[in-house]
Amino acid sequence: MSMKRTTAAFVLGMCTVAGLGVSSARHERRGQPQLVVTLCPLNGHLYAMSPTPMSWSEGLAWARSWGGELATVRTEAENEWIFGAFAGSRHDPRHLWIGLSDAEEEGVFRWSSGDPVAFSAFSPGDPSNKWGEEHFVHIWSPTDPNAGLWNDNRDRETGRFDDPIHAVLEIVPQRNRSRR
Ligand SMILES: [Ca+2]
Repeated sequence: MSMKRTTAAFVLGMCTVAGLGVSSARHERRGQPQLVVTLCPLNGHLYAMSPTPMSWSEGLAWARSWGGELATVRTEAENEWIFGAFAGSRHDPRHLWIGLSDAEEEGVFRWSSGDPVAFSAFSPGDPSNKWGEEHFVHIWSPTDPNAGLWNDNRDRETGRFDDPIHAVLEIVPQRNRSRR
C-alpha cells in the first residue's frame, strides 16, 4: 500500500467520524435544534447541510443565521470532500448548493463569502444560464451523469431527476485571525 493511499484512507475515516455539535455560545440556541457540523481535516473548516431542501437564497439566509456562509470551494479536494460528506448516494441523492452565483452580474460568478474565485468545476455545457434564469450554482447529485461537478440553476428546491437541493454551510474558524 502506498503512502498516498494510506493518507487518503485516514482522511476519509476522520471525515466520517468527525460530526460534532457546535458548542460555542455564539451558535447556541436554547429550545431549537443544534447545528450539527462536520470538521473537514483538509482545511480545518466546519461544514453542515441544511436539514431540508431549500432554494439558494433560503440556503444563504440559513447559513448566515448560523454565522456561516454557503460553502466556498477552493480546491478539487475540498469539492470532493463536500460531495462525499453530504451528497448522499444513488439511493438517497442530494444536489448541494454552494455559495457561487452570478445573480448580480450575468456571467460574472462570485462567492457569497466575498472570497476570490480561484477554482471552478462546472460540468460540460455549464454554466448554461438556461432560459436566462440560472444564476445559482450547485453540485450535481450522485444520480447525475455529472455527479460531483457544478451546474447553474434557478433559485429552487429541487434539481434534475427531482432530486432535492440542500444547502451546504461553511464556517471558517478564526476567520479574523492570521491563521488561514
Ligand atoms: Ca445549467
